[in-house]
Amino acid sequence: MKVNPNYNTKESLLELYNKPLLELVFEAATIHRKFHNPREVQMSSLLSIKTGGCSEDCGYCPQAARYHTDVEAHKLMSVESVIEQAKNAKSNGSSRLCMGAAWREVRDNKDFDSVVEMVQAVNDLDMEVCCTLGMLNENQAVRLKNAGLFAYNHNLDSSKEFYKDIISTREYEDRLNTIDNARKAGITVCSGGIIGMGEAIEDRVGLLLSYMEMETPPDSIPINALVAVEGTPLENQKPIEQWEMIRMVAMTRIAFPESVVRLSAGRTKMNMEGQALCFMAGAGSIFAGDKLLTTPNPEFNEDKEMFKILGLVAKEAFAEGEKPVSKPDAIIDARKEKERLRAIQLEEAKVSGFEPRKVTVN
Ligand code: SAM
Ligand code: DTB
Ligand code: SF4
Repeated sequence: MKVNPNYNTKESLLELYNKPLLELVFEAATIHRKFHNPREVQMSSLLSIKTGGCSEDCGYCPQAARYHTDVEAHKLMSVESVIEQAKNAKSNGSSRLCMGAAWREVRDNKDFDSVVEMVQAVNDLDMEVCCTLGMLNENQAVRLKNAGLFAYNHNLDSSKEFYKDIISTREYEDRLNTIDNARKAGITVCSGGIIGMGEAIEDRVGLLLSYMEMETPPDSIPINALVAVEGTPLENQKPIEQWEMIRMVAMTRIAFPESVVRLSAGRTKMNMEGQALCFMAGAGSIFAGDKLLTTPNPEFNEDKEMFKILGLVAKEAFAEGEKPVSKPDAIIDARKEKERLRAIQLEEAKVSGFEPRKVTVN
């Protein structure tokens, strides 16, 4: 049951969201137990592989170049550093790595070739690889799939109506197309939203209704609470109450019984009891490690302690689907071959006494 037929209208979802809290949590917990192992919670780590300097105007985002935040822009990380970070996340119990880039969209360039290599390398570590790189066309999605990408994260963020108040440089329709491209390539879809941006309860319901309109709803639905960052247009938003997070997690769990509901950004503002109710209500994953993309998150050790107290166990990789096979990438192989031949040519030229011309760049 991908979508719950009892809750597929605005009215029924609103009624559900507004139920007495403990009734709502009980109903969500009952569904959760039918479709998932309630003791298992996945630890997933985030890694910002390309930080800041983004051309978009997403009102919540500290990485948009136009806002004056403390985020420093960095170029793409090297494949070697990504492997090192992935190994560290794995040794701390994470079974999934989500690599994020502050891009509007993927471009067919050397940076994307490097991302393809990162996907191959992290998949080789037996971790689920997720990427969130902005908009993606069909060919790019196929390249990522062939590299071994397990999931693509692309959030609708809120209802179609409220989205316009938060982002103007990209349409809701563009987001839907990217999700479709990932789905068509055979990559699992991770898509969710943010609460606490000033939206109405109807917009939280509206986000879920957008997923219900899809032929197949997302395999994973991350629920984020806004991290209000100084310098962004949403810096002064009033923080949400943790009850709102619990309600949103519970409503999502009931509406999409098979999807993994991910308790995402905003945990530093929650206590253990609040998070426990989210797990009870069906959250099956957290982001682990002291940093999300650019903002703080609880330390690995804090979460390990919480798991111990609550009797939770970290979910293994590929519990929700087979490990993808990483296939060779023709574009990367052609580039490497060209580089190899060029190195041989230079070597031969040196032997014959030829000195390559030095080019001075001002
Ligand atoms: N640039 C790509 C994109 O926008 O799709 C990928 C990276 S972007 C940072 C990934 C997601 O992080 C956004 O869609 C948004 O849902 C979430 N996000 C960004 N800033 C946030 C914040 N301050 N609080 C909560 N979630 C945030
Ligand atoms: C998602 O839904 N939340 C994550 C992940 N997908 C990419 C990102 C949260 C970012 C929070 C703000 C930051 O750290 O920059
Ligand atoms: Fe750029 Fe993504 Fe941030 Fe929007 S959310 S500004 S697209 S990095």
